[in-house]
Amino acid sequence: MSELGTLEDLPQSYRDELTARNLVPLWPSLRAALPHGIPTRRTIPMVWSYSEIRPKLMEAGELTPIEKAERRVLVLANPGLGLENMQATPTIYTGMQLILPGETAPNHIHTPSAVRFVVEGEGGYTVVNGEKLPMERGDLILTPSGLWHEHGHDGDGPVVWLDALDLPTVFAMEASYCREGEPQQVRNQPDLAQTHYRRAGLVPYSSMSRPRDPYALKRFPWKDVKASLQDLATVTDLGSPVQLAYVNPETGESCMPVLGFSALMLRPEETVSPVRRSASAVLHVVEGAGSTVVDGKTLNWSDKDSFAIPTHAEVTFHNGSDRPAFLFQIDDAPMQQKLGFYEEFPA
Ligand code: GTQ
Repeated sequence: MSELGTLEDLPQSYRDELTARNLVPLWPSLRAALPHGIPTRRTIPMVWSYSEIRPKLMEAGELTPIEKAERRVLVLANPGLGLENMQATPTIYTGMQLILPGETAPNHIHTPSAVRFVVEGEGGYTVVNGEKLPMERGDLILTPSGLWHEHGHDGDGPVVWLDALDLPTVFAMEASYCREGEPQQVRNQPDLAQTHYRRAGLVPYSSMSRPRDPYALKRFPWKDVKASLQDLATVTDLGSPVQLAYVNPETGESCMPVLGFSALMLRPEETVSPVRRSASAVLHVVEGAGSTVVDGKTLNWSDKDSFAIPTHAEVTFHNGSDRPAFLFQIDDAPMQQKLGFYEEFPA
């Protein structure tokens, strides 16, 4: 591997002439753009603790009326990427959204895709294309790119959910924008998780002879996810990941195109070292307490905390408690797969 020439190797007059013509020599920056062996990562492995987020979110509820916010969100920003860039990892935007009783977040549509993972409170709901999706604790709600969505709250007490969006990618593409709309006509029916897609392996017969719905299921109730993890755990060796992916029941593919979602169960005293992956991730603790070692740095977490894992990181999860822990994972594996460079590195 030969040493590449630097900027300083070039005569100043030549450099100035390039600059004046909006030209840049590649070779002084080539190693930075394409490092050998492993990408350069600025993402800091870190925890956002809910005990620190919650009081600040409740203060936002007093300081900023919903009309002044549209979406009342505190963004989980990774300082390694610049707080102002609102990235938890280079591809993942996450934020904690607060909605108070009687409030509504107006109907809109945008190019980024979003999901909501319900952190606390009862009575919240999201309407997506006329389908009213109840938001119970731990439910995953999809609001895909280009579908109208609005939020409301029929209960009492605050409702908080974690928003995850592919906003960093869409923004970097100079393709991020939204449009406002009138409130939607809500169909007076239970959501499709309770009717059309009640059970894995069963889809409406009519769906077999029409184009697949890219977003067939828009609500994944946590009670089903948790029961499924518990059943899978009964036949999974200790130390092997008990993990389920959220997929579109009509296609079997990841339920969203850019970001992927999964749920992980760690049994009491269990240690799990998943295969090292090229994808970055954010994990959110549904319940339980433990620690995760990320490239040698220990992150301690408990109920409702969230933490960031850079691309290519070495990761070990440990549940040091005597109760199971349940984690919700957001990663960018679907986009990496579509771009053709997703990798796993078995030990
Ligand atoms: O609830 O529609 O955290 O549009 C960021 C952008 C939430 C939302 C966010 C959004 C929303």
